[in-house]
Amino acid sequence: MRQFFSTRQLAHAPLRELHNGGFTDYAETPARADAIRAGIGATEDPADHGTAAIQAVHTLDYLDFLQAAPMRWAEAGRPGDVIGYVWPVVGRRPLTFARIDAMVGQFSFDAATPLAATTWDAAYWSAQTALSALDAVLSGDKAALGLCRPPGHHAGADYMGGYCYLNSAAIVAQAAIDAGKTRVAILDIDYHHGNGTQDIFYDRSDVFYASVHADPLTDYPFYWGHADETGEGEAAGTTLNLPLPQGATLAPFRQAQATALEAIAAFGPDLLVISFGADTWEGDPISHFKLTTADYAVLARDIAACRWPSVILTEGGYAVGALGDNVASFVSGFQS
Ligand code: OKP
Ligand code: ZN
Repeated sequence: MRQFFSTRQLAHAPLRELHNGGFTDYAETPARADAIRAGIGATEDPADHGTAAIQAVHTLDYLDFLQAAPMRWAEAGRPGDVIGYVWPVVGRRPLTFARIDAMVGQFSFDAATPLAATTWDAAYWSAQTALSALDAVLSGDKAALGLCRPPGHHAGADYMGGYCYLNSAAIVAQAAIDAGKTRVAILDIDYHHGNGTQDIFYDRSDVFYASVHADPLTDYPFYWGHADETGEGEAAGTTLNLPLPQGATLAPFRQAQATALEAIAAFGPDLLVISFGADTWEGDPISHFKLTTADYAVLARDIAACRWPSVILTEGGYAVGALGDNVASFVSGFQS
C-alpha cells in the first residue's frame, strides 16, 4: 500500500493545552508521526495540490484566520500559542473582529487546540498527504494511507478544535466528488466523534458519515455524536452515530462497525474514506476503550472485505509507544 507523509507536518508542536481545568503537556505531538513512520515503514512525499481542494471545504475567512492569527497574537503582546477563552455559544454571526481574542473564539470551539506560526504549514501538508493518498486510489490502487498529523475530524468548515485545523477526511471526500465520484462514505473509527466531518456533510446526501465512538454523554466532544443526529433535509439518514460506553472491547466495537458497514453498503459508495484513530487502544492515555494491537487487523479485514476503494487517514492515538504497531496492524489487515 502506498503511504504518504511530509516532514513539514512535524513543525507544528504546541507545548501546552488546557485540559480538565489546568495546562498539561500537549498530547498531539510530532513524536506521534515519528512513531507511526517507524511502525509502517517508508512513506512518499505528497504532491502539492495547492489550496483549491482545501477551499472547497473550508471558508476563506477561516483559512485567513489560521494563517494570520499567530502574528496578531504576537502583535497583541501575548506569549506562546494562540488559545481562546471566550466563545459565541448563543449563535455565531458573521461579525468581523480586529481583536485576536474575539477572532479565536469565532473560529474555534475549544481551548485544546493551540495555534502557532508553524501550524498552518503542518496542517496544509497533512491535507496534501491525504490528497495524495486519494490520487493513488483514484488511479487504481485499492487502498492508500495518508499519515495525517495534525488530525482533522473535529475541524469544521470555519472552526478548529480537538487538535484539528483542516479536515483532511472532508477535503478528500469533497475532492473525490469533484473528481467525478457520485457517492462517498466516511467511516470514522477514532475514539472521539468526528463532529467537524459530520457538520460539514450534515445536509449533503452524496456523502455518508458513519462513526463508532465513545458516548458523548461521557466523552469529548460531548455536544455532538449522539445517536439521534442523523442528517438534515434531503440528507436525513446519511449520518449514522454509533456511540459505545467506556470500556468497550473488540466484540462490541466490531459489531458497531459492522452496523456502520451495512449502512454504508446500503448507501452504495464509489469510495470510502476511513478516519482511523488508534486512541481506541487499551493503553491510550486520554481515552477509555479496550482494543488490542491485534484487534486493528481484524477491524481492517472487515472493512477491506467490502471491497470499496479506500483512503485511510490517521486521526488520533496518543500512546506513542504503541502507536506505530497499532497503525501497522490496521494496515496489515487491509492488505491481507
Ligand atoms: C482528537 B482526536 C478534555 C481535553 C480534550 C481533546 C481531545 C481531542 C481528540 N479534557 N482533549 O479525535 O483524537
Ligand atoms: Zn480521538
